Amino acid sequence: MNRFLVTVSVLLLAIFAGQAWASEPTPWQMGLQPAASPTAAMIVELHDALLIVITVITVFVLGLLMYASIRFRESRNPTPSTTTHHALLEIAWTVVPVLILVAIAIPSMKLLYFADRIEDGEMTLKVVGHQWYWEYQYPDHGNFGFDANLIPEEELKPGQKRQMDTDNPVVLPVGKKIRLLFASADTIHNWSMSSFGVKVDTTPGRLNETWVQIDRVGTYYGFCSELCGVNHAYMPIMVKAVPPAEFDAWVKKAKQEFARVDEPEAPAEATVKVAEHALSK
Ligand SMILES: [Cu+2]
Repeated sequence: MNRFLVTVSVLLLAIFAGQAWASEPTPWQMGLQPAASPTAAMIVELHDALLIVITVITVFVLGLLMYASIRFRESRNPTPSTTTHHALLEIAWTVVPVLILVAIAIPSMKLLYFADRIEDGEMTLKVVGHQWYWEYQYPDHGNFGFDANLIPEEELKPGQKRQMDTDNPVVLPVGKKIRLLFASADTIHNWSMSSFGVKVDTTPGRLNETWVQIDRVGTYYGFCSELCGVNHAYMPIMVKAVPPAEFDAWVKKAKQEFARVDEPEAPAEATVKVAEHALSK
């Protein structure tokens, strides 16, 4: 029996230790994706803490149930007690759960406001949901934009992931506070990136906001997580996080490749003039 327990523990340890370091999806993966941003790290922390709370409560309630079933079984209590109320006990089982919920609400609210928005963002990425692809705009890097489409299975090159890689990945710099804006051109989509701790609806007629600071260089994947039509499953998100210098080099190239004809970037002086004009009124 002992040897069995040891084997199981070692196996579980191996699985979970492997988990923590895996940055790519692996078969039989369990738990959350490794966090790659401060928000995601806080989400994992809260999740792990809540798992302990849930486990303790469940085990406690199960224990109480089993104790009551055995201790007060019919054969042992031919004449059952007629007690129906116990004021102190009733107050306790009302107040204690309330206290537990309040204790959970505090870190939960903290996390919610932490993820909400960033005051000192260093750049902006605008995400627009379409049926059925994502459009990305870089308003403060020359206002270029592009669409990211799923690569069809027959066009996959070696190393590309089926139903995950896109023709134009989003490139973002690591270590920078990036403001994320979300809009939609048609139905509600959801830009969901587990390792960033970002999962925000893109809603027509609304601009939603959050932020991300990517910790590590790498390629990250996500999916549309709001049922948006027949090709909902075929609009993956692929983000390449690169060092800032590499990002600047990419911007230079992307500016030419993806220059917008519909809405070219206004020259800086024109913006200042418009602002001065508005102020003088
Ligand atoms: Cu969608």
